[in-house]
Amino acid sequence: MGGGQSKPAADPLIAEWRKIRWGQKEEDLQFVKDYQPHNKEVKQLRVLLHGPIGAGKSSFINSVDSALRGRITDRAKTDAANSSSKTFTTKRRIYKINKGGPGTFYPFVFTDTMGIEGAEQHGICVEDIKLDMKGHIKDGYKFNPYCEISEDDQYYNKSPTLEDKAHVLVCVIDGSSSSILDDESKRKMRRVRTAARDLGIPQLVVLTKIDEACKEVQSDVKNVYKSKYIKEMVDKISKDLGFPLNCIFPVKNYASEIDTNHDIDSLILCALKQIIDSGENFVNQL
Ligand SMILES: Nc1nc2c(ncn2[C@@H]2O[C@H](COP(=O)(O)OP(=O)(O)OP(=O)(O)O)[C@@H](O)[C@H]2O)c(=O)[nH]1
Ligand SMILES: [Mg+2]
Repeated sequence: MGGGQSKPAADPLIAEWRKIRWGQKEEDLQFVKDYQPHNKEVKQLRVLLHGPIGAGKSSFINSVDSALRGRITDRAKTDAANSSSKTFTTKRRIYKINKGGPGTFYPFVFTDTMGIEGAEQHGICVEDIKLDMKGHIKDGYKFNPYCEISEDDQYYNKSPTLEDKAHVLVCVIDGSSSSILDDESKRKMRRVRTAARDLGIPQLVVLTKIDEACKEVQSDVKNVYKSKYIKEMVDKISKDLGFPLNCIFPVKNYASEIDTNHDIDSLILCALKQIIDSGENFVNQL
């Protein structure tokens, strides 16, 4: 628990710094179920996830899937032994989320990527994330930490359509250890952020492992917006990476649970709703 060590001795709970209506899960669920992109050129929003190794990118996809289905799923493979050194996801993969009946899917998809690592030639190349945002990388591509995809690679898409491009960029950060994000990782993440800004792609942060970061949140996830430690973490990410505070969404991913939980779902759906809203705005401006 990286966060536990730097936690101040003072009262760990402060006045609630963001209001969330814990009882509104059903409304958020309905919003997601009813959502259809207005722009008829776009059948589905593409949400591109990136972030440090082991931050919980694959787990977030599973958590969204679980919250929407009402039972725990683990389609995107995760790695419990993933402390820091080696990324578990190496292939680019798109995840559709089943809406109930066979062959029916929600009109949004997640692209899972390899983790970012501080050291050069470790983790995903920043250039590959940029190319992926522009729609140039096809599903199944095995990321190479040493060099970006070449234009003659069979997984290179030479003429991406609007559907191939990313419509929202989500940066996933481990809330229990982001205080120790090294400078090189921060630099890489800022490069991704600048590239997305230049393309006009909306960006938000999903801050994971809030349960590991704060004991009070571990005992009751509803303490998230009263946790002094989480507030400090959100402020720090905003300062270090340049995200506005209202673009940072703390979540607890499903990790050890065998059943879904109302409050955990509420945080996941709150982040998902914002992801959909941002993507919808983006595709309508095109
Ligand atoms: N307690 C807790 N554990 C989490 C949370 N999110 C992820 N984990 C665990 O952290 C580990 C790494 O998660 P992954 O989803 O594999 O992380 P990733 O970002 O996909 O990692 P790479 O593919 O290696 O870049 C797994 O053991 C997860 O179960 C969370 O919110 N709380
Ligand atoms: Mg992964």
